[in-house]
Amino acid sequence: MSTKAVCVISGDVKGVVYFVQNGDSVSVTGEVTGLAPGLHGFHVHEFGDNTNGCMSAGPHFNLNSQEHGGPTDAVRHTGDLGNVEANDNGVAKVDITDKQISLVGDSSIVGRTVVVHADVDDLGKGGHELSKTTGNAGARLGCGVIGICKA
Ligand SMILES: [Cu+2]
Ligand SMILES: [Zn+2]
Repeated sequence: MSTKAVCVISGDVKGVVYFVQNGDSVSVTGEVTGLAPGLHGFHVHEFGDNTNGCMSAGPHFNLNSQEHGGPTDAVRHTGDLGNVEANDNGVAKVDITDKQISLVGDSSIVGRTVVVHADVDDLGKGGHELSKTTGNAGARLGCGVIGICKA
């Protein structure tokens, strides 16, 4: 069983994010640089396919056919990890603990893609036509495939 995974984010923004399975939750830690200050949508998308850049990663990973939501909502996509916040230097520290994603089983995110967005994820509550599918988080600034790494 793999208990640790890593994602190298590339594109207009760069970063490295680690995933560690701790019982039934996964900790997500790391850093993304090159962002505009403020909040940016941060999701696991369905496919580990970057052949057409971040677009071929597909929609948010959505194991249970739910609407888009925030990380603490009961109704959300599996991959809805909310936002990361960049400081004035454009650096976002990632420190998330989540129980819907996993590194094993049906909800495994290994082989899928992390996408960092240009805009804030409204967590499904913005009233925009895209709020319930993408959080209206805008362009895909950077992405990377999640892979197994040395424990
Ligand atoms: Cu996304
Ligand atoms: Zn979503």
